[in-house]
Amino acid sequence: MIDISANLSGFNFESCIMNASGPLDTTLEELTDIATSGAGGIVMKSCTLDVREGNPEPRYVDIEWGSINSMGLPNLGYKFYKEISPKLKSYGKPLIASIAGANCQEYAEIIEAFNDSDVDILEVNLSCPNVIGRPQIGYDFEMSQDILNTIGDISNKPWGAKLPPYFDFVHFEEMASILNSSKISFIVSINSIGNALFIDWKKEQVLIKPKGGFGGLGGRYIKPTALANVKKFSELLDKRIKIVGVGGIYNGIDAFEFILSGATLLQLGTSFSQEGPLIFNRVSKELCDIMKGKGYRSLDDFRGKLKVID
Ligand code: RRO
Repeated sequence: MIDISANLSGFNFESCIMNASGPLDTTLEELTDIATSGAGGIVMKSCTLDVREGNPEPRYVDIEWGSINSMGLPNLGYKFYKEISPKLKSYGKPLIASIAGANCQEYAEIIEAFNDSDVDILEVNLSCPNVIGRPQIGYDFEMSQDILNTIGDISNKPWGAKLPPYFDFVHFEEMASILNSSKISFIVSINSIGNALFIDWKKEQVLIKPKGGFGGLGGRYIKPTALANVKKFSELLDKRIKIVGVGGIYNGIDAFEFILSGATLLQLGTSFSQEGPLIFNRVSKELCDIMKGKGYRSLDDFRGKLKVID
């Protein structure tokens, strides 16, 4: 029997594969579809203090190797996600709320509200690339540190941070040092690569409307960057801090590579949006088949064991 279960902050995920915050996880109907799928856990859309309509359309486009989006945080407000938490919990899977604030105080207010909820785990989004006029918090190390300290003081739930991709070893080291000195339990790495640009050359026009066409890049394009972030953070973070890998996971081979690079759990964003809830069982089965072929019985048998060339 092949075991692809994983544990995060004391919660057992029957499959290490679940949805990423973002696509198809805003309404109760969408979240129920995830709850009744093969996903190992349920992650909700990043929520804010107030309901947000998000950016003008077109704001999401599928492209050959992935997607570009500038949704702009459309969500039903944190009170809605708190309210539906008992219903979603009744499906018996770990339930993760994703939180987005404009500043420390907003994060604090939402996190305090979730202390008294059926949500199991909090994912603090420090990396939305698409709110007009607002920088990605994860690229501002001082602000990131302030927010992590505040959450550490307030949250009575296990929590982690969803990070933007980093590209320079100095930045990895700086962020890792901030994370190691906080009370964080996990990171989610990576969010979309911010401010990409796609062009319809026939129309001589950008593909999406917000921000002059600039938006977050997802899917196959970003897998090498995501793997690099998972691997580098797995080298730099204290072992108590787990890594949730996300970015371009479409099949069992992708999933295998992320675990090999050090991930504990995996999330599917663009691929889930393109294929729908059946993807969770498909990728789980493909991962099991690869493990069977290699004689591995659990994820611990190969997690983090990526070889380098001497
Ligand atoms: O809603 C979005 O535009 C969005 C968010 Br909050 C995020 O974290 N990442 C992304 O690619 N889009």
